Amino acid sequence: MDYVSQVMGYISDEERRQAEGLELIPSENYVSKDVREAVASVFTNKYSEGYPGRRYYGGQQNTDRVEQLAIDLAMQLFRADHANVQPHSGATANEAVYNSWLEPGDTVLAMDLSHGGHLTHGAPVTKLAQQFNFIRYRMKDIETGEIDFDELSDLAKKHKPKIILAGYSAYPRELNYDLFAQVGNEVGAVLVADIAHIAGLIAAGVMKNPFDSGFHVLSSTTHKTLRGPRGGLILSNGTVSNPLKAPEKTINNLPTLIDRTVFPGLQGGPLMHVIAGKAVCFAEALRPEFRIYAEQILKNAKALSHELMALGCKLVTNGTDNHLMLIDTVTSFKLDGSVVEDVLDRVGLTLNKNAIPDDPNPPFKPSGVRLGTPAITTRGAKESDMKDLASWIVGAIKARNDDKELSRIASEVRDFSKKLLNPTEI
Ligand code: DSN
Repeated sequence: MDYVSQVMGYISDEERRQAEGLELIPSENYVSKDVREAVASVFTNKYSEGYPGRRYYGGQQNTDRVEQLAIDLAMQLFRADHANVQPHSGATANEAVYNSWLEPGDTVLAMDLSHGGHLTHGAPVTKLAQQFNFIRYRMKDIETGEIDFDELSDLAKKHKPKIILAGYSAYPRELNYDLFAQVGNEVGAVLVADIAHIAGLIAAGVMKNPFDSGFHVLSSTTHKTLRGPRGGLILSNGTVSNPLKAPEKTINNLPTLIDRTVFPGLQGGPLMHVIAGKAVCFAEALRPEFRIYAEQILKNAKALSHELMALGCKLVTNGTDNHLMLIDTVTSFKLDGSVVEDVLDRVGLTLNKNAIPDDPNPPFKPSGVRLGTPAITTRGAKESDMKDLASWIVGAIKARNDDKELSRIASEVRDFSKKLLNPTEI
């Protein structure tokens, strides 16, 4: 077999894995055939440094139209004055937002990693944390998920952050953006929300849009609840002007500052095939049925959290308001999250080990797992399926040393998965 056939074989194996198991990682999803077609299109052959109408290479008749359409649809979807659809990822989107407003050493107030924040929100292991001064806020009460706004306000007054960042990758509750805005406006900080996880839920109108509370910038990915291709997105409010000219550093100029930071500041040629996929995904999210999908994600997450708790699982914040939940596996089963991730993998249930708030354990053996419902909802799972799902999860963890019981559960998971939509037919 030559190497190309080898790669094709890996792709077929992955198709089978995705079709046979149940995907519970809350940051993953399945894209439509149209998105896949766009991402696999000949736009991958084209260089397009610059922005629509202002490129550094010829032959941009079609790239200009597709990128402009993606921009217009994203603006409509999130009610923004401007969209930059070029970031290659959510991490690059955050890096671009910081660099468009901050000078080295400036302060950002963001959520603590173990309380649900993301690596790019200032985790000490990142290069960003060497470049900027990150201060962290946390939950006041991990039983409810309430953010400690007294602490947040004290930290803001003391450290005068240039950016206050709301947003998370492992926090199961809705945020009160009005309270963030109140503190931010008092200290003159730019308000940024990292909506990567919940972009689809915001676009569908089933979770709050931070722009309604006066936020200035939203950074995101396009592949989680938004169900698009893997990539980043930055939305902002303000005046949009020619990105070839350096504007004054004002809040109103954020759209242009961001454009200049993405290109030429941080990136070279945009991935135009991915931008075509983003345009398809935004168009799909504008359809009325996307709201029904988003509502179902939330219903499924609520139902799954209740069923897990009924079976004795301790959930961080005791439930969820969004698409994800965290099981404290040490309290629930006296097992670390990596053991639980492994045993569930054996029965075809994919989730990820995750830190819980103030976790004393290291990242490769944290005290919990994170799971969510966006992907299984795309395949058609409903609330009534969540009882079985919870019983497979808890049953497999309890039967981790019983191969016979694990293979019985694995076969039930496979049978159920066969009844759902196949990921290649979405
Ligand atoms: N890796 C993503 C997640 O799983 O939440 C965030 O970057």
